[in-house]
Amino acid sequence: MCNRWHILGAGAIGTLWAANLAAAGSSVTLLLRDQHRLDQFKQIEGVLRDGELFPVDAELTADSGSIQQLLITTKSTDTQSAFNSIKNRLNPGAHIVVLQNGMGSQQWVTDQSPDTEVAWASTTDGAWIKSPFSVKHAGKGVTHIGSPTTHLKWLNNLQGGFLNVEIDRDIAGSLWRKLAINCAINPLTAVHHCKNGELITTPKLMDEMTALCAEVEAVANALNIPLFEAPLIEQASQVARLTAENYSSMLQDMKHGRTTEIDHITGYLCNLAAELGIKTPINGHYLSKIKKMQNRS
Ligand code: KPL
Repeated sequence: MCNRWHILGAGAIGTLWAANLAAAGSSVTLLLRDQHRLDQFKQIEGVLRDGELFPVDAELTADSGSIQQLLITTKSTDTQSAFNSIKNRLNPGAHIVVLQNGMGSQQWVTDQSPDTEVAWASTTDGAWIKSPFSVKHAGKGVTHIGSPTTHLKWLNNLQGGFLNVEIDRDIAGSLWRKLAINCAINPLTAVHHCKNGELITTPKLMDEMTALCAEVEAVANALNIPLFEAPLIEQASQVARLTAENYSSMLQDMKHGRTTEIDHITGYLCNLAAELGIKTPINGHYLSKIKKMQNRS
């Protein structure tokens, strides 16, 4: 049994997972897009988690070795080009885990790889990159992982590192619940340049969040997707309260001039709504506003 994981996307979560898999006894290879990144890697020959070194390997995506186990942790916006760059290296029957924010890319990878086994995952771990291949594990969360269609026994092998990993029999539902929270919080904080907590202390923003949540719930209801026991606005408010001092990932992307994941969050929701004939004007407003803002930067 091959015990090597290839990781596509050596950002904060990819680097954290490289350390986690190495700690659990797997061999790990980071797939890097260019020589510059490979040269940076050669300064360390491993990844650092909170200063602790975990030896892992790295190679270019353009290299030719075959891949049996692949973890995709790119941003959802980069999935297609990154996946296409290594697709021809995948063994038939390869195991793939797609661990990303937003929705759409998981299904896309699944559709591209009919002769592989694809699992989807979602995490609440907080992490940020201090310097290339060095990650700060800022918040201990849980990674939910599962197949949308069948039970994959090999997923059990992903438990055993220092991260908290839970096998999830309803991963599509879990991703939807994360999407719903992200639709409520991320675009609002990115447009209004505020911390998550300000959404619940500023009445105007709270009204906007309430309206966004009502539209998300209408789409989820039409698809028979149960969200939370409490109304979405209550759940979103609780997340905003618990992460009051944080800047959402979308606001951070904006601040750093990076493409946001809006197309895979609000964009995904609005596309579904359009197919279902449901109107989502407030989400649509924030979708076009963020797209305009990121085109300007
Ligand atoms: O997931 C998040 C993000 O910033 O992307 C939270 C903090 C939950 C806000 O939606």
